[in-house]
Formats: sequence, structure tokens, C-alpha cells
Amino acid sequence: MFANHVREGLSHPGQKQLPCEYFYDDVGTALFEAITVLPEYGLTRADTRLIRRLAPELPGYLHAPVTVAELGSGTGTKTRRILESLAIDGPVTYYPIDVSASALARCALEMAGCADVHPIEETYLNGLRQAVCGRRPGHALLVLFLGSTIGNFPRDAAQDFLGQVRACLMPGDALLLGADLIKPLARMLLAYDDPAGVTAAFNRNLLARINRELDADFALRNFAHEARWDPHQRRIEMHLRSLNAQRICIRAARFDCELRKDETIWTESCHKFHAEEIREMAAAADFQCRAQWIDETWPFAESLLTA
Ligand code: AVI
Repeated sequence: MFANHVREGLSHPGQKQLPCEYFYDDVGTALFEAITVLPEYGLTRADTRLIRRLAPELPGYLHAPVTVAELGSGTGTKTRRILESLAIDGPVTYYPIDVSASALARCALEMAGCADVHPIEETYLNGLRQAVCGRRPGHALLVLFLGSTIGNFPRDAAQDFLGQVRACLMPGDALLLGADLIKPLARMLLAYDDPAGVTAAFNRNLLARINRELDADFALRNFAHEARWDPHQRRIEMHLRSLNAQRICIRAARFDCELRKDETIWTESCHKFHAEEIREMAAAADFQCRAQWIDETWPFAESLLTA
């Protein structure tokens, strides 16, 4: 699978690309955790601040008892406040959904005190379908999709994804969606090109992972990290720019990749939103936006969308 995706992406006509979901091996996950505490990357702190603010209000929008399913839970750290707040009105069942078994194991340990935890090691929608099958009769389902992961989808895929989540839900269920908002350009660029070079290391680790897992010979020092803003698509793009003409051998993919000097490999898109755009996307997916909380320090929105 990984080998096929790498071969396809690097032989893509025009712009070479690699899928961003492969950033998150153990090293990539550790580097991402470091990104979340960088002073230049305010996104995760804004998400956490908003969750702290909205958690006490959430039960007012939902009929207890509540089952919570979190898409891409990781270790679930941010979710504790929400579970604790919902647990005031009765026992909460929590389905953390993630492809990382180690993150789910930590999550199950840490959340055991505030909910009945059932980890699901799956992709988002497959996991959600499993959680829906496991929901108890009479429970409202609250789906969490935090951290602006929606921004890493192409815009049309994000819209489609919301529609697919909606199709899993029943009236009275809800989706809490976190999305990063458009802010001044310099601030957005610095968040993805920090002076300490953590994001650059995160980006280059994708090549290091290909070396480790697919027996390739990328020389990481021959690639420069680049963050660009595309004003039409309203997204930061991360690229790796080849500093010279080079040929890379990826043995396990039975593929040789040729790069020209200054040619780039596009590794990630991070779309940014206007608050009203999120409400429009929600409406187009047949959700109603019941509430929206916005962080003023780092413009970021948490939207509660009901089915
Ligand atoms: C996971 N995701 C929301 C992050 C983002 O900001 O789009 C991934 C990331 N890439 C570079 N820095 C952070």
C-alpha cells in the first residue's frame, strides 16, 4: 500500500506528490507533538482553549445519555474536558478512532476514569460506522473531529466527508468540528515554517520514512522545506524542493524517481476557512450549525453541527 502510494505520487504527471497521512510514523508523531507546542503554531492551543470554554455548554445541546466517537483521537488528551462535562448527566461511552494502536492504548488508559472506552483501530469512516453499530439504543451520538484535520483534505473531499459523516447520524446526533481560520499571511507562513526547523524536520521525515520502510536512498540534506500560501485555494502548501538534479532509488517500490533542480514534491495542504464558510459547508451536508465558538487570540472555530 505505502509502496504503491509512493510510486503513484512520485510518478504523478506535472507535480510530484506524497500523501500526508504517511507523516505520522513514530518519529513523525513525535515531531508533530513538538509542532503543537511551538510558539509560532497557535492552532492546537486555540483548539484546547475553545474546548475548555465550550465543554460546560455542550450538555445543553444534547439529550443525555451520550455516546462520543472521536475521529483521529490520538491519545484523546483534548477530549477529557468534554467527557467529564458530559459525564455529569450520566455515564458516557467513548469510541476513540485512530489508525495508531499505540495512541489508542494510551488513550484507553488515560480516559478510563471518565468514560467507558472502546478503542477502534480504523480509518475515520470505517471506525465511525463501527461506533454507530455499537451505540446503545436511546443514546445521542456526538462525533468529534478536532484540530482542523478537515483542513488537510482537498476542499471538495472535505465537503464530501461531511456528507458521509452526516449519513451515519440520526436526528439529535451532532458533530463538533474544529477548523483553523484565515489570518494574516505572515502568521500563517511562520506556523508552517518555524525558525527552529521543527516543521522542516517533520516534512523531511516523510523521506526518511521512505528510506527506512521502502529501502530508498533520499539524501535529506538535498531537500529544502517550503511553505507557500495559495490565495485561490486558501491553503498553505508544504513542499520539499530538490536542491539539485538527482535520481532516487526506492527499492521496495521497484521505482527510480528523477528530480530536476528546484522541482518540488508536494507533501501537504492545510486549508484555512472563513467562519461563515464552515456554516455553509455544514448546511450543504444537511447539518444545522447550532453554535460556533471562535478563539480571538488565534482565529480558530469550533462548530457544533447537529443532524
Ligand atoms: C494535523 N494538521 C491539522 C496539521 C495542520 O496544521 O494542518 C498538520 C501540520 N502540518 C504541518 N504542521 C502541522
